[in-house]
Parts: sequence; C-alpha cells; structure tokens
Amino acid sequence: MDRFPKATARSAFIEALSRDGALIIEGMLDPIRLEALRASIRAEAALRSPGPEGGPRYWQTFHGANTKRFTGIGLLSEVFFDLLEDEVLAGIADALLKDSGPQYWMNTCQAMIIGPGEPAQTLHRDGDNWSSVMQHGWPDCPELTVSMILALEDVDAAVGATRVIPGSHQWPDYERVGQPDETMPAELAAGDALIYSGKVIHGGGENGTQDRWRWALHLSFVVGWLTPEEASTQIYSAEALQNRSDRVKRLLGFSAFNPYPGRGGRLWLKNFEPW
Ligand SMILES: O=C(O)CCC(=O)C(=O)O
Repeated sequence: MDRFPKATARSAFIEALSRDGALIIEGMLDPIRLEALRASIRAEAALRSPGPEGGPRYWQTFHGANTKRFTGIGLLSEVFFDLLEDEVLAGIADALLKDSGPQYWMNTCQAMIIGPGEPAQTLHRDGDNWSSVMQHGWPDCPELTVSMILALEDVDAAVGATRVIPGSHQWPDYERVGQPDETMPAELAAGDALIYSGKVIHGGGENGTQDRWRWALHLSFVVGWLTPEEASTQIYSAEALQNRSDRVKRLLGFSAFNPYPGRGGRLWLKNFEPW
C-alpha cells in the first residue's frame, strides 16, 4: 500500500487504488479541523456504551462488543461538512464511482472507536452490502462504494489499525475470503487516512492493548442507485441543510438522482419530479 501526501496528483491516487485497492493519504485533515473533530467525537463517545444494543450475534461480533460506533456526525461537528466538500476525497470518489453516473450518496459517516481487548473484525468487502450486485461480473463489475478511515489519533497495529489485503479487489474468485496472515495493517498518524475500494478485503484490527482506544472515523460513498448504509434523511432535516451546498444536499439524500441525463431513468423523485 502506497502512502502519499495530500497534495499528490489525483492520477497517482487512482493508479494506486487500481493496483492495490487501497492507499494512505498523509495529512488528510489539517490539525485545526482534526482537533475540533476529535473533541466532538470524544464528547459523544463519553456518552456511549460499547457494542450494539442487542441484535443477532453476528452483528455483535462484526460491530464489536467493546467498540463504540455512532453516526450522525454532522450533528456533532462542522468538520463533517468540510469532509463532504473535501476536493481530494471528492476527486477520488468522482473517479471511482463515475461508471455509475455523475451522482452518488454518502454511504455513511461513523465513529469507529475500537476498545481494548476487541478481537479482529471479520474480514470483508464494503461492497458486500450489495453483494448480489458486486458478484455480477466480479471482479470487473463497476465500483459501488469507496471508503475512508481517518485517524483521529495515531493508529498503530497494536491498537487496531485496519487490516487490508492489497490486491484482493482483483482476486478472480469472489468466494475467497482472505486470511489474517494475508493482511497488512494501515498504520496512520493522526490526520492521515486510509482510502480503499469497496472491493478490497479488510477489517478492523485486533486491539491488543489493555487501555488504549482506537480513535477513527469512517466516511464512505455509494453509487446513487443503491441504498446507503446510513439513513441520512432520517438524521438531517431539509431545514438544517438549507444553506449547504448542492453537493452536500445530494450526498445526504436531499436531491433526486439522475443517472444518465437524457436517457430516461430518474430516482428518488417527489411526485414524479426531481427536486
Ligand atoms: O474499523 C475498521 O478499521 C474497519 C471497519 C470496517 O471495515 C467496517 O465496519 O465495515
């Protein structure tokens, strides 16, 4: 997995993502925004208990019994909106998701704070949310989703850095799930980000420490014709977003989706009209 400063040309990011399925951008978020975001996430995390509230055992394990997760980050921090507008991230999402038309949603933005003693997460592909689509034509199917893990504090392998299998986005056999010894940790300094294709196998790492938490934020995008993970329109209101940019409104579901203008097919309409 290559590492790049944020000022790198977009073509180098896309080349690395095509080759490895993942890359690291150093200095993704500047120190002032990082500090503000971290403070908001810390304050919210202090109110939260680890682990999902009930539900099937699989999800308890997948989300982590000693991991704190929460969404609605835009209710907590203005930096959320800065990330949605970030030109480097937008450039990568535009390039990866363009095969599916000019528009896409935010998939989810969630704090992923892995607690001491948490075992490694099940290895998976983020595109597995829509596996029936991804399997079709695998591995040459269109990219459905692209994700970022942003380090809010330094993240090393001991505290649960994301484990990635570079190249697994092109494995010919979709059923090959990958093994822990094929992974490598995406170690990040605070403010760095791991960017990865929805086709690449990865998972949260084991937090083998006694007393350190892994402070990270996940932000991902998904093509506009699939259902996102986070129900943004149930979290944000049209009133609260009225002064935001068209991009932010579209990402959060406050706009219709027109995959191929002029060729028919419109989604997310109000009374048969776009909005
Ligand atoms: O926590 C991480 O590093 C990765 C988490 C993840 O991939 C997920 O929950 O889908």
